[in-house]
Amino acid sequence: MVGRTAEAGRLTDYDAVIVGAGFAGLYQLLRLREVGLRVKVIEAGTDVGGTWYWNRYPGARCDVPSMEYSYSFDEDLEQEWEWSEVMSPQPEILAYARHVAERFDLRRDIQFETRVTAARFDDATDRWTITTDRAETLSARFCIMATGCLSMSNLPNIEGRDRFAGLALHTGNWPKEPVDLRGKRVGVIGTGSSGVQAIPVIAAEASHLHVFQRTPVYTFPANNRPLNDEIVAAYKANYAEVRERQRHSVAGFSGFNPKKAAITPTAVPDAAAKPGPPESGDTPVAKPKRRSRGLLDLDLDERRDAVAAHGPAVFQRYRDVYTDPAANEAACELYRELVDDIVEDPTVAEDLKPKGYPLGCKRQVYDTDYYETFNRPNVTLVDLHRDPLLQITETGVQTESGDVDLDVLVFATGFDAMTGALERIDIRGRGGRALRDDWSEGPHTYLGLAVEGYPNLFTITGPGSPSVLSNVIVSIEQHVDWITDCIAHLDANELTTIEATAEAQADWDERVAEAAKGTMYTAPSCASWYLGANIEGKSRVFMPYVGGVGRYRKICDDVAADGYRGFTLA
Ligand code: FAD
Ligand code: N01
Repeated sequence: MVGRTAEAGRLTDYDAVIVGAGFAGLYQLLRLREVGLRVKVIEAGTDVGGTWYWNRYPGARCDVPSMEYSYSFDEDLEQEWEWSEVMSPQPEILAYARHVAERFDLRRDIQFETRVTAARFDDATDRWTITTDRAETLSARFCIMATGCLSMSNLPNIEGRDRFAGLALHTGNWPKEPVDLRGKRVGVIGTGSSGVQAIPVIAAEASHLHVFQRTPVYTFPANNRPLNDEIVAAYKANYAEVRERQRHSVAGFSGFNPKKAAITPTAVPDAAAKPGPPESGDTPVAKPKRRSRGLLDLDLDERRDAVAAHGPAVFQRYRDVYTDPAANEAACELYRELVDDIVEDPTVAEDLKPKGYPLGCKRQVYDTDYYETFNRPNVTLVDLHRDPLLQITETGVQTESGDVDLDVLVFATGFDAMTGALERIDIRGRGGRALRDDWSEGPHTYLGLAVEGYPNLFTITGPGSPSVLSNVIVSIEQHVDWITDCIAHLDANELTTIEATAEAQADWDERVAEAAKGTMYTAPSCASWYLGANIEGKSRVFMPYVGGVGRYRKICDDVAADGYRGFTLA
């Protein structure tokens, strides 16, 4: 029965242990409590929030609209919470996570400052034994990994990395106390989403900033601004519809147009109202919804006119850019012209231009004044292709052209994404088999939710699900609801375990790979963290499912409706 354990009474015995107290862990705790389970959440940090707890670097914020990047499960929560900006800053998102924890009294079941080091399935008892770095052992029927896709920071193995005597920081593990950069000589290594957000803000504060760039980035203006009351009111009046549309969309966005809705509450949503690529806060999904003229249908003058009219949004209007390499390169060429328009020094402009890989292969980056920052007299771009990084020294960074002395060195070098946090835990399934071994050539999952050989283990937004290709909170809620229903189903039918079959898992692996074929994500010149290409020695496998959150939801729902097709229930 739900809520009872064979060993009930012992404090360390639970129906479910959840690892991680970000948005996924919090919502999963709430849902499992609702169905009567005794649950414990183990979290490495000192508070809830996950991503928004760890990533406190200057400029950190979400790059999708906050009105949509928020929980949908509680109408009162939706109505009472106030976002201040279209894309809210990190402290506000963290405050929201804390508010949720308070409002739903979640903290009493969360143990902070504790890292799960191992999880082992016992074939004899059908239970998981979970071990922590406090040498505690917990026993649970279900082990749910809410460990996050972007929670394991990547500190690259640069010669002398630990020798630096100044302050060395990683964007994904930023101190809780404010870091005063005023009057400091700062270096930033990395120009992905984190670097691009941090660089303009650091430049405004530091005495001098050196940006060490290995790969130039394609970045679009975020167009962030304060949220006005009409937009908030329109969203709040239409939230039920907005959420429903998010759930069945390609990437977790409703396409809702608050301006039209403010006049007519039932207005038809319009994708153009939202910043970012249509339907996506992330790298665009391959298939356009409506047919439109392609960029290649225009002659060169028309393309330039289109750029003049739409600015960088031109790439969002012509969807062949995302599917046809020639159109993509044409767009990239125009993109490079835009860099020239903003960056005053022609050599710096040239160095900042992304070349040799397609737009849309990596997670889309959005910025506020990124290129403009390189016009500041206190900012120096170091192009590591022309001037390779030799080593980190006690006093700063040494490149081929000489030493750069620094007080602070910021690693904006990303994450061991999707599998990193899971593989840091020694997860053992049936017969003691190790997840690290099973995934040595890339992750294998059924629906990104479960792994064959690991009964009653669930992965929220795991590899093989749309997760990072979507508005992640939408994907989190879908997984959590599915897992909760699944556990309730097991209990209602007096079943003990659920386990993916090898066939279903192999089919799903193939389907994930197939979906990404022919898209920019898997172009031969693409080296992204989606592919594991940012981590030395990691297998190159495209990890998320590109098919879209709406389609994916339907697949998961059909699997459940069909008696959990592809799973063995015992
Ligand atoms: P996380 O928030 O990563 O939480 C996982 C938690 O698990 C962490 O607190 C971690 O400490 C804990 N944990 C991991 N391993 C262990 C262990 N072994 N033991 C104990 N605890 C453990 N997504 C969007 O959709 N839109 C955005 O605009 C957006 N912006 C982002 C900005 C940044 C800077 C980053 C890094 C990511 C962003 N994301 C964005 C993705 C973001 O990660 C998700 O939106 C979401 O917050 C993930 O929630 P989660 O609970 O799944 O994982
Ligand atoms: O990490 P990244 P991130 N020497 O991997 C460079 C989410 N996010 O933290 O491209 C020199 O994208 C590396 O260079 P290269 C979002 O999903 C969202 O920025 O490998 N440089 C690259 O420039 C995002 O995609 C927001 O050549 C080295 C950078 O470091 C994900 O998190 C904000 C190097 C890493 O870029 C990760 O973003 C922030 C080395 N040895 C993050 N090793 C939002 O706004 C690495 N680099 C939503």
